[in-house]
Amino acid sequence: MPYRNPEIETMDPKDLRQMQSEKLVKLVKYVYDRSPFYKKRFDEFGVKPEDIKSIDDLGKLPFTMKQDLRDTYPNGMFCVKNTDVVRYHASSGTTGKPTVVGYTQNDLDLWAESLARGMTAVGLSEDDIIQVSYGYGLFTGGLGVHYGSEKIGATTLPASSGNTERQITLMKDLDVTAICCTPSYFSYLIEAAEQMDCSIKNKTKLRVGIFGAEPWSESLRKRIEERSGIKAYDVFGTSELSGPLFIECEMQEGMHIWSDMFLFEILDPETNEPVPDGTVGELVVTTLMKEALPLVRYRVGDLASLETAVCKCGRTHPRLMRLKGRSDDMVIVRGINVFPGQVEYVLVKFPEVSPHFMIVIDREGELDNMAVQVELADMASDKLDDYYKLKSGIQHELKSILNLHADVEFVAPGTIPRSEGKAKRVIDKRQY
Ligand code: ADP
Ligand code: K
Ligand code: ZN
Repeated sequence: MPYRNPEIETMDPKDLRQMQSEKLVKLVKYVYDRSPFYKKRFDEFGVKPEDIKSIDDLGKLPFTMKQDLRDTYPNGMFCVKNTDVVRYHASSGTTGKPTVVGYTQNDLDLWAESLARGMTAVGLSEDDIIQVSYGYGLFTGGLGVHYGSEKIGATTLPASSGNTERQITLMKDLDVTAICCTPSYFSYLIEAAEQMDCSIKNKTKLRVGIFGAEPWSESLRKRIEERSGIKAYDVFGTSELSGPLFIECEMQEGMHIWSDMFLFEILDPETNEPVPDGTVGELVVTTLMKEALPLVRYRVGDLASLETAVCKCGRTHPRLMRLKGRSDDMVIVRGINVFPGQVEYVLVKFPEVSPHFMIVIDREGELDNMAVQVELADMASDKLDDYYKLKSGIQHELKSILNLHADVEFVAPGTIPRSEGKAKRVIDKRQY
């Protein structure tokens, strides 16, 4: 079984921890000296860089939240000059204000290296042709995987998302051997290919899929593998950490997170204390090598568990097990993060509708569909023409904020359930 970097990937866990310890001490000083945000956060929390002498002091450090990135928009948390940033990516935030992430050249190399290790671990190499069907652009998926693929010397097909027939035609004509996209899009590709009489299983060379950006299940993995004849692997990442980063190895028993680059904690959300291996808790990540936007104890918002036992593949780095959901109210539709607050932000711009709404997510065939049910305000016109204009107006605004089509359905005033506590804004009918 090939390793990309055998020395690091199979390093004794004790040595890895020592390495993390040294990097953590340096990181704390780095962010304190360079980021006004972190200086203030540490000062307010009453912790000085000198207080962090080793990894055992990790619990003394304050958390970083997604909200901090929004509050310091666009780049108030960055630790390097604008001109040292060689690339930006951005994702939408709850209010419609995006969060911006940035990378130095070293950050980009490290990101690609993380993926390159994972791609190697699933048996990909310079002999492969990799179709990247994540969106290219501000979303980190497309370009992230693209550079990982180039790093291992594979032939890269930057298909991006959409245009399904062409995706299938190219997959077949160019003898593509691996694909990276959301698991739901791949499920859709399987169906679409069958309809084109180009079964992925029988008429293409595809043998590996790397699927992520949204939750999926073991049963979906089985179904994908049976129907397409490929091996399907999970990949995890978030734009704040760089983008897609960690892939499973051939054992398919969790995604290897690289301890020389990242320090993962799984905490009990109530007590903020670490939970044992195999117990689900909130994922908290410290970046050990990032330069432009390093993060200290970043609360990713995902619920997950870790396995630290050495993997059957020989890699000593811990494994992140299949994600168990979110600790906040974010939902993921076609791989895209949606916060109910974004929908509210759009709706309040339209006086013809009331602020009561419900997001309904369903799966038609293999693809997610999102609808927004909204109540018409009493003053709304009853002319059909106005009604269609309003509908398409809201849909247009939603699309530009969410980067996703959502169907707007008007319902009669008073029909969306009111709640006395936290409003329930999402009905998720999908099965995983
Ligand atoms: P990306 O979608 O490129 O991974 P984003 O920052 O847009 O990055 O979204 C990150 C979020 O997507 C994660 O915090 C998590 O909730 C979800 N996510 C990403 N990969 C997975 C995965 N393999 N399984 C479950 N959820 C995932
Ligand atoms: K996502
Ligand atoms: Zn492994």
